[in-house]
Amino acid sequence: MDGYINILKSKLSPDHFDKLAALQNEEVNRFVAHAIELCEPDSVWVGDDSDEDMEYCRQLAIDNGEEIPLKIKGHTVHFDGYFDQARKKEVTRYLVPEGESLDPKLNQVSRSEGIKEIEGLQRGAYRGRKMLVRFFCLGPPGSVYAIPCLQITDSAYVVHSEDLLYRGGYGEFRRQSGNPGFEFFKFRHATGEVDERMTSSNHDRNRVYMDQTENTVYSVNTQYAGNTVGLKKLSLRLAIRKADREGWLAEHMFIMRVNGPKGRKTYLCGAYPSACGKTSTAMIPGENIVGDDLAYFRVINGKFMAVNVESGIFGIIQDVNAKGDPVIWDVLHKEGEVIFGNVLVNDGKPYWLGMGEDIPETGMNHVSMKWTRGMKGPDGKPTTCAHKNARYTVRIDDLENKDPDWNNSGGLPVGGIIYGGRDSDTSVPVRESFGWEHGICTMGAMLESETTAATIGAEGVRKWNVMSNMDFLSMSVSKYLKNNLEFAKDIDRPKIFGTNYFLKKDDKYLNGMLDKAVWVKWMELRIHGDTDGIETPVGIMPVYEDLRDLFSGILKKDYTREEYGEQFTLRVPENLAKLERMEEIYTSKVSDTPAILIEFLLEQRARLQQVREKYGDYISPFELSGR
Ligand code: SPV
Ligand code: MN
Repeated sequence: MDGYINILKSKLSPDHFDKLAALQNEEVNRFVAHAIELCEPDSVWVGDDSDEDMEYCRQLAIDNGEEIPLKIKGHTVHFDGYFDQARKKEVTRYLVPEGESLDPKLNQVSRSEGIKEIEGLQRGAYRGRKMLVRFFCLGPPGSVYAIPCLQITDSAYVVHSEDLLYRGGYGEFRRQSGNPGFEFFKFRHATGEVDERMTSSNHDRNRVYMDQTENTVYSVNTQYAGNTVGLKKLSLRLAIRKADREGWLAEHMFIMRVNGPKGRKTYLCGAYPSACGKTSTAMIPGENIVGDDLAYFRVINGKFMAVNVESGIFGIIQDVNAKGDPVIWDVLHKEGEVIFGNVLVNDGKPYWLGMGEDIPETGMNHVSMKWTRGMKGPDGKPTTCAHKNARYTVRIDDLENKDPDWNNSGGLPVGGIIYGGRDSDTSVPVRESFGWEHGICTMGAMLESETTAATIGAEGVRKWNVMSNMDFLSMSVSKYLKNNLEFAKDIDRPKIFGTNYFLKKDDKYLNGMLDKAVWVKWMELRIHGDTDGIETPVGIMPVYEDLRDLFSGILKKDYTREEYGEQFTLRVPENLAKLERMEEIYTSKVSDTPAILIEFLLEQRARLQQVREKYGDYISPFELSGR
């Protein structure tokens, strides 16, 4: 203990030492002291939850050259290296004690080897730099959901992002860290060597290593927030296991409020793989956002409750435009704290793909400080003005459409859960499951999304992504599904829906971008038993008249019987093909599949075969409803 104290005293000024000492937590002291010994910073700075400390970090990101101020007050741009534009699965590994396995399918290395490797990569990494020590909280501090977190990094951009995206946690450590059994997550990130643009040069030595035994994640040679901001995806992997130990759920979901008739407020959560409409659903005009990425579920006083783990949004900026996303557009154009990531900057103004404005031929971006159209990247590939995964970081509080209760420490009652995929030819735009288990098994566990032109590799390839949480499952798929199936089984559980905004005919989308505004209102009505549906082999579909009325009320649009008939046609061959893909996965790739999933699969197949005999391959919803 004395050893740690001496190390801390050697690098911390007395007031910063006092901030740590006030926490009276040996593990905190040990973690900070070890980072000092290993990474050898010039100095150490400890922050609390004060505005002053947040401002210090914001300014430091600029002084370090990690962020560059833009014309609008409070706006900055941050660049990640050309090869550091997204999470990298290949180098993201779980550290497991010798002889153990979290699941054979997961990318894992022996704990001792992994620690040796990461320590080798982080040794001396803070030389000439300032080590930042900050405290944040996943979920509202003081609540049953709260997970206090300790972040160590040499990147002011990382902690600045965390100030926008998470609630402060120093107060939570002060309250709790002296208590026996106090558990917290810890993250140690090191930027590593940087190039002249302040981006990590050794991208080939990028590693993200998760030590579940110590609730700790280490990352190095990367700046991209998905790899460095500890409380985002690094924490999700730890939280899924903590939730497993404690009997709750950690999900990759948005939370939104849908406004029903007579002022009724209904909360929906949604899991969508990338590019399936997640943020745009959470942002539907006329409804209210609570959060767009991470939700924790708990049963509280016999109710199914969800909390937004975050306090901000790290959103994809591509295709954000004045018409489609007026709320975000407004925040991105007025004074206030915004970090733009990997956009094009010309004359202090940010530009991105699909913004609906003319893009200059030149500027600074993730490729070069002097990018020009037609320029090739260091890998010889053509470049675009902004990266397709370019992002904006803002606070929920700065959004005009936030739900005033978004920060409720007790959480919000969940009425429905949506699993949203992308497929051009199989699922109808919206349907309801027959119940919780049917929804988990046939919608969540069978979630797929087609790759788009924007993703690497062939277009139109279906990727299986269980509850959109696949990248973060720190346990077997079966264990995770069982936890979902069992959760809250003694209470009334939310209704489960499946959506697909991307049905096509003759290569054209059958639905408009805003149609999802109708689907969520329909779900809201169903949740409260306010309308009937049509029972089909794959779930309950809307009746025409309800959608006609909703389209005309919300979108002022005539919704014809033909449009409905086409969109809600039950496509039997494609649905059977999907079940075949899933059968293959769940009988040969996943071990220990819950028996109930196979039962639902076989039953669904039998129902589909039965209606096919009667009506053929493509069945109009009018036929199914007998109207
Ligand atoms: C996602 O990819 O799901 C994100 C962004 O929310 S990242 O921080 O990279 O995870
Ligand atoms: Mn996400």
